[in-house]
Amino acid sequence: VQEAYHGPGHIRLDKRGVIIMLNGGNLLLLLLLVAGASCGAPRTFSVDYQKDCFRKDGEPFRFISGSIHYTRIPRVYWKDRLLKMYMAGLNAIQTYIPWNYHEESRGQYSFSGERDLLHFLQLAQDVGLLVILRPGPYICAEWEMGGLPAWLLNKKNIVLRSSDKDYLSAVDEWMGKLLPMIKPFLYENGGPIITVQVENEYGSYFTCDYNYMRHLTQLFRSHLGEQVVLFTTDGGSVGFLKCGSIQGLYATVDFGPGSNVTAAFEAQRHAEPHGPLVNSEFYTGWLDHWGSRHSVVNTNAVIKCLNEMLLKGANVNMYMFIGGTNFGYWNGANEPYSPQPTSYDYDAPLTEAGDLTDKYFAIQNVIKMFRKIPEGPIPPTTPKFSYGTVTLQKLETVSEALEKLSYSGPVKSIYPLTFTDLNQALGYVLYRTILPFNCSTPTPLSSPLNGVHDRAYVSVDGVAAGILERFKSITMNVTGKAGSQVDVLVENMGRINYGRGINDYKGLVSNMTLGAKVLTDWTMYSLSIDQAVSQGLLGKSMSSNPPQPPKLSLPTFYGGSFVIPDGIPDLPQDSYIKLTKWTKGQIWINGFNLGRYWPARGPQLTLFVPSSILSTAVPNNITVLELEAAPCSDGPCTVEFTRTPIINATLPHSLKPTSRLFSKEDLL
Ligand code: 6DJ
Repeated sequence: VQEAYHGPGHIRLDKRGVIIMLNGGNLLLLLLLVAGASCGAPRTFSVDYQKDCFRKDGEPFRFISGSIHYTRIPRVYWKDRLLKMYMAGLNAIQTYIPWNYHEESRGQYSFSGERDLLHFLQLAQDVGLLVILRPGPYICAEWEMGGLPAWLLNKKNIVLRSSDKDYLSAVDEWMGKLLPMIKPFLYENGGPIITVQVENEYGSYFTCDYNYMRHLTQLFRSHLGEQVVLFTTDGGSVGFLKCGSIQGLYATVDFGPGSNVTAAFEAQRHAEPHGPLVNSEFYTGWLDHWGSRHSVVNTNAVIKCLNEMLLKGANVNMYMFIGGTNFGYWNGANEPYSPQPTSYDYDAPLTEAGDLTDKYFAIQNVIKMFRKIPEGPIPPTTPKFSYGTVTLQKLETVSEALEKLSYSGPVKSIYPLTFTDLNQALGYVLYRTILPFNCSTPTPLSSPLNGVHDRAYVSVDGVAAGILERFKSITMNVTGKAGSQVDVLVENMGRINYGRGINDYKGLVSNMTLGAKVLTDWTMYSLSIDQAVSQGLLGKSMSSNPPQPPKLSLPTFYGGSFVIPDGIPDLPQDSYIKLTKWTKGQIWINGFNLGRYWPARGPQLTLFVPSSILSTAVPNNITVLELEAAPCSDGPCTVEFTRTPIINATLPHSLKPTSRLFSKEDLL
């Protein structure tokens, strides 16, 4: 319209496709049309309590949606995955916004590149999908600390997810940044967002603080206005809804194919006697833990239950429709402490790498019976390529590379400090002290209060001595002379994301003892390993370490490179990297942190390698930090690329879980 105004005599189309002709005498017509355009049928999305449904632009509307976490998928693949979701027949997607991913340090926000939330929302809209947004502030999601930033723990006794004033002021600041950004993307403002969730399964948390939920409601309303549908999600039983639902937020439930659909929706009706039935998380699969069997959810059970819910007229969001990957250090953990692996495949209808599965087509067939699904080709499964076997050279140990890894220099303290005290959220910290007395016979080195959070790789005078692990191994024996250097490299394996334990301090969170004596006089090195890897700082070892015990060595870097062959069309392609016989560690390609590997514990043996991190122009650098033992004592080690993922390896007998998998039923 504006263009027409500036170009008299031209023909233009307005937003609705109405032809506007402008010449000297037609100004009146233009004004009428402009007025008409702005008064055109407004975009609305609301709850109809009379007809028990949603209404979109006044018409009854039901969403069939799927969860996708943009933080778990490389940006270059967002569109591909969204298109596949659209082609499955979905009319909406649901996504979480992890606070700690966008505000790693207080007041420093990151919304570009892989973290470009607004681009993701725009893509969803371009593809033709509505959006159900879940901005938390807490999200659970098997994500480090359920999405809350670890810097909140600077206040020692903070009560997270409550009206604790310091927690609330941080939430206010964050939402004051985030919500105005998403406001233009609300449906009523021309964007794809139809509903916005407040908090997440709050009824499962012990605080049960209605003032907190009221505060959030007002906060969301003040930034987003009165129109948008705000909602809550809780487990599908009355007990969960008690503290989770509150007036002003539409209460919805979550449950999987194992549940009784009628009973779960009756629970929702307890909180919402009228309005649409909504399952905000219908589990197409389930999460994994290191050391437990890979979770699989039967396709027939999924489609039977999906069909049953759709027949009832319910709105359904499938959690997950694509799980993706916990790159870097972003996985969470459950209690008793048990971290989730790098793959978040979730046995979802699209695999971690976006591949189409039988479950995908089975779900599509169900959806077909309820709504017209788009015609045309589905984007195909992306091809995978095996780049062969790559030899890695042994580089420095962590202790040798300390100067390069610890930019900020060491901090000294009588008793050990936590990661939070050291201003580090993720990764690894090296704690150093000395043996205060001769240990000529094996002497217990312990963390009596189970304060190794989460895993410690211990050496004495440069000789690997053993491993301590939270909740699994709190004591080991050491020998050595008084004054020997004790290095304790502590790994944050992922903060607890669900339950009481989310105030999950990392590092040595309580004293260590040697025999009966408390160890003191610690020197602590915050490690910026990712920066050192990206800058290619790690080199060959210049010194020779003392001989190591069998089956254990010092945490050590390994490096190598591979060239992508010429003459093969469409390279680079996605791949998986397999670290057969390696034990546990972290792996980077071209400085991109692919995540943790732990084939010794399983069930995941391969890591997803997206093509977007690979280069055809220059050799691709692989860096491995092996924490326990590489499959080569002196010679070269190898890693292998493969076209097929293995995330369901059989577990070593000793580690087979004695109890059944963590499940909703455990809470009932
Ligand atoms: O909202 C939660 C999701 O983010 C619900 N849920 C999923 C995701 O974490 S485990 C898997 C879970 N809730 C915890 C209760 C299960 C015993």
